[in-house]
Amino acid sequence: MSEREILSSAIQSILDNDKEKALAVAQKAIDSGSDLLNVLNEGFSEGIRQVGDLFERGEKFLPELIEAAMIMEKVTAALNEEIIKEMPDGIAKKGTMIIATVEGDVHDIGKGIVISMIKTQGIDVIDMGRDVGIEAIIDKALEYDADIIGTSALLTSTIEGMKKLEEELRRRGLRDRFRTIVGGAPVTQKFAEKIGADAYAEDAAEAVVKVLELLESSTG
Ligand code: B1M
Repeated sequence: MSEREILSSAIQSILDNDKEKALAVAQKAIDSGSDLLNVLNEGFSEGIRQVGDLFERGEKFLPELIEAAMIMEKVTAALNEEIIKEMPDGIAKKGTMIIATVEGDVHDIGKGIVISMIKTQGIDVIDMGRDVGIEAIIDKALEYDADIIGTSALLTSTIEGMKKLEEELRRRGLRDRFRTIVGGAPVTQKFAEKIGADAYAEDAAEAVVKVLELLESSTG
């Protein structure tokens, strides 16, 4: 199977809600030494985005969206595991990052991809999961003496949580202690600047670049 066939089969398997096919395509990608991040981003993720578009147009219904998301979670977990396995041994630890999907939001597929990419750079990532409150995020960052706090949101109604996080960090006198990065489909560079976040990343590859820059700037 060529790289192009892998990508189109990955998209189709999600559109068809076909778990067996999706997992088989993921395995083929692993066995053939494909660029797994590309398979995730341009293949499976594109599939779930198309399902989302069909859902928005009323051509797919919520149970189908939920099923596609569950398949997506399984495939992402399998590929993420492989991406981490391919990490070279003995990579120096560069820093610690806390990451969470903000309160009221359960979307975490993209966050999972961001995490596995960042981990490959020797950064410890503590994943707090989804629907996480601001206080819990800050407490976890203090507990782990984190360098960076990353938040993800996929709903226009929940990105407000990112603004509240910035406000709460300032209120508690902790704003200079952590660097912050925000991401997720409705988040923009402009929004990040407006709320005072240190960085914004559009996708997982950019998140890696931005996180490394933040770590560099925090150590001088
Ligand atoms: Co929902 N959902 N969903 N959903 N869902 C969207 C986001 C939506 C756009 C669909 C639509 O209507 N077209 C819409 C939001 C509209 C809006 O507010 N603008 C929507 C809605 C309305 C809802 C519900 C309200 C539906 C309902 O109940 N009526 C409900 C809300 C639940 C809640 O959160 N409280 C809901 C539920 C769900 C499911 C549970 C079924 C499922 C989520 C399962 C899961 O995540 N475990 C789901 C899904 C799968 C989607 C879509 C189809 C796909 C999201 C996704 O996984 N994309 C989505 C439509 C779409 O995106 N076209 C949709 C693939 C993923 C790889 O991309 O998440 O963008 P993404 O992540 C990227 C970048 O954004 C970036 O890097 C990632 C990798 O490249 N990034 C970061 C993400 N986080 C980052 C953090 C960073 C940096 C970069 O730094 C910290």
